[in-house]
Amino acid sequence: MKKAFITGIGGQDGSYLAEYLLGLGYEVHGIVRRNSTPEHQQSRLDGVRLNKNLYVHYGDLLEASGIEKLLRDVQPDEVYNIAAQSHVRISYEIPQFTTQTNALGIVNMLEAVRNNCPNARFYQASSSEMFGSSVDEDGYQRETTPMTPVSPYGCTKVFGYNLVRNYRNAYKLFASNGILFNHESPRRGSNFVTNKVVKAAVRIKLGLQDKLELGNLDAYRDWGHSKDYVKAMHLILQQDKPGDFVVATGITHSVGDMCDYVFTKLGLDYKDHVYQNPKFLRPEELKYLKGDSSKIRTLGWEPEYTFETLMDDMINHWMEVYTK
Ligand code: F7E
Repeated sequence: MKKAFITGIGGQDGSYLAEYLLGLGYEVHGIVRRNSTPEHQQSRLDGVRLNKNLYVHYGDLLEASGIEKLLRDVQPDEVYNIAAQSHVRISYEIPQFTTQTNALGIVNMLEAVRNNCPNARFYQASSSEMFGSSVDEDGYQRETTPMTPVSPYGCTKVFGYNLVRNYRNAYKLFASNGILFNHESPRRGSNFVTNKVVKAAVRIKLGLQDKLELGNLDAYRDWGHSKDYVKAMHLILQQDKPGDFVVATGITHSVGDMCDYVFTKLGLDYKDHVYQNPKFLRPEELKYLKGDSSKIRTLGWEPEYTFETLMDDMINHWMEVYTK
């Protein structure tokens, strides 16, 4: 039985990845941070909580000795580093915490692997936010696109990406980067734009609220489904050699277009309800993302969800929440 270790197992990606790996017959270990509402923190794992092959431990990327001990005890075959302070706008409000968690955290993880389970395969959750203002001439970002991040979060992710490559070369670790473009689902935190819009649109439809305040409607994002993207994470670690892989749909929509799709689907006009509040603007905005994922597609990865079926999944989720 293969063993996997997942940081951030309580999050959107961590919980879908845990479900996927348990389904493949893995023993799955993961860490969650202690907080005062433990029920809520682990609610995304409800579907697999009773699985006898799931082990959830307390831990934190910044608690290096705890990570070292867990990896020494568990001896995983695969380590997925998905934990992060992942909210881009909030990274401007708490840049030091974001840097500690996302940058020092990856040093702690790579050192723990190197010292305790050097044969484990290591996956790092790298991000399209690393590209920042860079777009290739044909309008895509790909593995070779320069990285010019435009947020504290993006800068920390470039650090992690580079350190993974460094440890791969210097210590011959099997360490790979998945450069994932935005990926969403009903489990997405509702302060990220897709779930914020869908949840509010459903509430407006049901008469529970009247308006929605957003920031920049003109930014473009390449949105896929988290369920598809966790399969790519696993695939990346099944290759003969480590490497860096863009994971994206190749289709981009503006935030305004996304609002239009969601509100129209509910029989509403978003222009009657959406207002701009400068509080949701970012000091520097990443304007345009569209990923070329040809490299991972040659390995057999293909997303099952489209932008439309992704949004429909989220609409159905919130409809159920508010009408059951
Ligand atoms: O924003 C605009 C906002 O917060 C998307 C993370 O998973 O993907 C995610 O980062 C766009 C931006 O995601 C609101 O300005 C407008 O242009 O959903 P988001 P993100 O910043 O792209 C990357 C790949 C990651 O790695 C990150 O961890 O939507 N926008 N109005 C808004 N965004 C939010 N959150 N809230 C608004 O009211």
